[in-house]
Amino acid sequence: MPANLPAEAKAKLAKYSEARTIEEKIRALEEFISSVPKHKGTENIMLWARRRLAELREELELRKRKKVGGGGPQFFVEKGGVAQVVLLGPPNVGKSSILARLTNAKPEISPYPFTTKTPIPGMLVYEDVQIQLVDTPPLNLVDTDSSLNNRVLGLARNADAIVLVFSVDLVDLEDVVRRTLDLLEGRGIVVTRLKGVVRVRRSRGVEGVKVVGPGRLLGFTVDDLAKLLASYRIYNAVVEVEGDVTLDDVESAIITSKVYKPAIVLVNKIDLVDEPGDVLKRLSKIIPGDVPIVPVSAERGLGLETVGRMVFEKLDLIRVYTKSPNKEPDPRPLVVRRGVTVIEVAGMVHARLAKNFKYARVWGKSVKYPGQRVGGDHVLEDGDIVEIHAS
Ligand SMILES: Nc1nc2c(ncn2[C@@H]2O[C@H](COP(=O)(O)OP(=O)(O)O)[C@@H](O)[C@H]2O)c(=O)[nH]1
Ligand SMILES: [Mg+2]
Repeated sequence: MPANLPAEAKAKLAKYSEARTIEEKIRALEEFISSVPKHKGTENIMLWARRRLAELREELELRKRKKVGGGGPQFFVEKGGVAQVVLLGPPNVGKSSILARLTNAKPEISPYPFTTKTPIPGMLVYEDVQIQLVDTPPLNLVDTDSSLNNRVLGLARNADAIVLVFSVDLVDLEDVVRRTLDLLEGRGIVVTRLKGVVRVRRSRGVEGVKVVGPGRLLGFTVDDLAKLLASYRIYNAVVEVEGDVTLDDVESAIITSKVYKPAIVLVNKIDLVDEPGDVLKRLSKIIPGDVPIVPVSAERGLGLETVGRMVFEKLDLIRVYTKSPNKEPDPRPLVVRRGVTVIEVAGMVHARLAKNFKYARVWGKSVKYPGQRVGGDHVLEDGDIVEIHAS
């Protein structure tokens, strides 16, 4: 999205990102919109700005209602378990039925659309971890800027992963899937890992612009980057990069803050068809390759046993069991991000263990033989047992 914005518009955008209150943000965004020249090159950013404005107005409205005490439906769900995963999809596909099957929650289920009006959490137990699953009101694929969509997608943005639910009996299923993915993408929620990820954090703690992370800058220098940021009135910032990143990616990140959400797709009501193979094949052409597609039936309880493992794997989390010498491992795992090292785990147990770390013994997938001695930078795998030795 290279927007080629005039300086005035950039300044307004800077004002928007510096704004502290919702009212200030709304005002700045309105000013921004009226300062952007309308042509093909600014279409995307205008689309983003209008949506963001609608979301902010929505949020303001909601807060006002809460203040007067009446309170609209409560939309925020406190996170629980090792991760919060949101069930998303059009009406009547069986989202609530799936929540009821997979968790202890008892949502209302009915053949009528829009039965679910507020998000409902439940706990999905996968082996020895609990994952919070949140049922939501349906996405509106016709009036995509509806206020309910704003709230549901707000939930999705805040969650750790999403489970998209469709059903085989949907008329024009492929079109529904396509429109759902478009809706997410339009709100900056991407379900396929971005090739380059950029996060721009303003920070008074740093002098100038600092680039961190394992990524590469493609075709531009840190100087070019500093110039671009300065045109948005960002002078002190940490720019995190992962993968290959272009200057356009940076500009998009400043403006729209895209987020990657790990996702899986459930195709429900599989009991209604004899041979789902054909439907699944067609869907796999539309749905990005790294998003698993799972045929299920909430009614018959088919296919659902794999959902816990799939979600857990998609979250890029692993379980690590710590143990003391000559003792049994702690049965409660530490749930940590994939790629974690032994020294990091030591630090999580106790700062002293990391500081005085000597070596560790590891049992599990990351080592060649049980009880292998490893150093602090050894990368752990799901299910590993770690015994840390410190002085
Ligand atoms: N045949 C069939 N019907 C289902 C299945 N799952 C849900 N339903 C029905 O679909 C309708 C909508 O279910 P609900 O869970 O309320 O969908 P939601 O609107 O997505 O939350 C209800 O009548 C359910 O009984 C399924 O796996 N197979
Ligand atoms: Mg429902």
